[in-house]
Amino acid sequence: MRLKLRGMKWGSVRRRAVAILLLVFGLLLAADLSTASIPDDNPIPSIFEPHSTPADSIFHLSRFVLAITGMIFLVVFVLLVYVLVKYRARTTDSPHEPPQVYGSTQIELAWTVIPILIVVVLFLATTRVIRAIQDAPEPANVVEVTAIGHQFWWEFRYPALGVVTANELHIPVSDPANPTPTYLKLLSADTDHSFWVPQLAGKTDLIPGRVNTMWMDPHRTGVFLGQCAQYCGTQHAKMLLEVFVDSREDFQAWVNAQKQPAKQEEDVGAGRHVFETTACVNCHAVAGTLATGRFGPDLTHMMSRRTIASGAAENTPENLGMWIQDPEMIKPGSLMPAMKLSDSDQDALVRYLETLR
Ligand code: HEC
Ligand SMILES: [Cu+2]
Repeated sequence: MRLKLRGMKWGSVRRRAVAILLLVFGLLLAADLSTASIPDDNPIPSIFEPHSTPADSIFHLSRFVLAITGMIFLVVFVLLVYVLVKYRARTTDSPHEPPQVYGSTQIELAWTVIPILIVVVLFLATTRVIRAIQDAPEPANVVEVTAIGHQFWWEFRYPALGVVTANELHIPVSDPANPTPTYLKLLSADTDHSFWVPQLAGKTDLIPGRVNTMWMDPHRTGVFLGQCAQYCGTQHAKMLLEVFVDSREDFQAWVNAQKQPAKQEEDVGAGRHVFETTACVNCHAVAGTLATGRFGPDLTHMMSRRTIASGAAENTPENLGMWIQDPEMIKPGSLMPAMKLSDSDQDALVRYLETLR
């Protein structure tokens, strides 16, 4: 069959269609491969590079779903292009409306039954992965963490280890031969949040009045990033999640250091006095002092964290000073009030905070 219209041969149309298809697939492939070439120390939270069993199962499922939906796309696209080209308007066409045909039981059955079958297959595959993750047997050596979502930061409590920290979650690496996964209990102090570290596990919401759970068993050390994935207020976008996967020794050392009460250094007595006599103590806890507030992050070992305010700024003396003077300068909408201290009080206070290692 040779079609020739407006100077374009059917063969060249076909070549163009093939070129466009190749381009689309090339782009999809490049998007997949480009994530594979990111160096290991660059923690881009890509779902294409899982490092934990639940994330790995989800990644395989997503490939399967992508393959099926990609096939549907291909079939529909090819049929569409074929019909558009073959039955396009021609100058030789009769000006009358063509005969109208109605109904074909065979075609209607086909386009009802096939999609139903596809949906059933996708449904079964998804259910299998969800159940495999939720019903995975819990080994003896698990680390238990209670994660509490706050506007706009994360609280992490390790009830069995006696540790409380914020924003930077430390967990041990889990070797498949001798697994030490981390089991998280997810709670919320105010409104809905969502815990999502794409390379380690699926997304789970933190809902007031409800206890959700999830687990992860990272197979290698490193820092994995995530983000609150549920709009929870003005600074939802500045609720960074940083998961530090430590070797077992490093994790144990971290736990031992975090368990210590706060250091009491004599030469920062002035700053400590400011801290203990202002509203700071109503909202912040410093273990071993009279500060027991729980509205804001625990500050006992705040200098062990590399950022403040859930990743909003690096933990430097300048940023700390700015933060105490007016949190709005770093994180507008944050629920910590501007403390309006005198310059000398503020300097003394920052010097005190810097001893909380
Ligand atoms: C009304 C309660 C409240 C008071 C009073 C308050 N804070 Fe805060 N503070 C917060 C909250 C809430 C956050 C978390 C803000 C965020 O990340 O969105 C915070 C965060 C911080 C942080 C960052 C901690 C981290 O690890 O991210 C520091 C440091 C801090 N406050 C110090 C102070 C000091 C010092 C005072 C007293 C001068 C003080 N705060 C008074 C509620 C309070
Ligand atoms: Cu949130």
